Amino acid sequence: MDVVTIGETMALFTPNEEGMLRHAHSFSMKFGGAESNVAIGLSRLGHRSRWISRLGEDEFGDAMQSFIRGEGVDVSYVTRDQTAPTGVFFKEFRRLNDTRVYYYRKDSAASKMSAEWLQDDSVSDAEYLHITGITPGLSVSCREMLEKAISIAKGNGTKIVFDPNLRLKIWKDEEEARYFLKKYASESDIVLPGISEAEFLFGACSPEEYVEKFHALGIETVIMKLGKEGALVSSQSVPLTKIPGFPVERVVDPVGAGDAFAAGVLSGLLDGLPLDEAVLRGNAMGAMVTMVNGDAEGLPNRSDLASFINGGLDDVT
Ligand code: KDG
Repeated sequence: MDVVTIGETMALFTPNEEGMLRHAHSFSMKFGGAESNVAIGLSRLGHRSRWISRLGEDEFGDAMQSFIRGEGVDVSYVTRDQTAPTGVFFKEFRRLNDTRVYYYRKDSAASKMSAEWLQDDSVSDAEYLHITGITPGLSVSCREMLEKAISIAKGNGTKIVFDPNLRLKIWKDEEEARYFLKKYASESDIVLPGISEAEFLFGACSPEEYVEKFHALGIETVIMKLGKEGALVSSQSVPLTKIPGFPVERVVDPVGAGDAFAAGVLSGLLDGLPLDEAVLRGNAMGAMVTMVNGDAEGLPNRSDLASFINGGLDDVT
């Protein structure tokens, strides 16, 4: 398996109009979850990805499992919970450049994932384990499950990739979030923070200082997302380098851009690209996803990606 990822995915209702959610009359149902977005992004590019999760025994769970399986992602370790529901969330396109999310996920089936529940062989065959800072915010048992996943990965030479994905709404308070995000970052080989996440963890600094602070946690490779400016990358093999972003004329939906970025970077690494070229692929994927409504809908296949990176000149008839 190229990449194994573990986390919650929810039924996602997006209003068909812009404006406050209270005025929305019709919605489209999609699916959204940081980890499954990454798995789908990788699968669309031809990589082998597995998504591990727990769903309710309900209509949303059925639809989600079919959708993610249909994207070519291995869902054979996804289990169903008879007593807890699949989580749900709503997006609100409040106004241009102001997208918000509202969760209905407390005590969801995914929050019941636990160390006893996680099977060793679901992680042990992976080249990369991708985890996010969302999962430890779901429950104590999810934290214990992540500990086990990390220890299986470390025991099998699997590289751990961590995206902090700060979601303040799921934590008891800021201090708890800060503690656990630093903890999981420091147990990882590659960390993919955004600037606002770095500021949350370390206070106000320059991007270069943030990179140093992440390295000081013992992390080998730090890839800091700078939004439309691109990304900073720094590791033992690559001195601090800025990789430019791709211009986007109009951001339709920014949610999921970080997951697309992670999928692009991992795809590049799996293809054997040097780190800076892998990050460029991540930048392209992140930009592409913002131009389409939905978390995963804008994730490209190989030819779309090549065409976008080459300025939209290829494959256009
Ligand atoms: O990165 C996109 C995710 O934030 C979205 O799909 C929902 O996974 C989600 C979450 O927990 O916020």
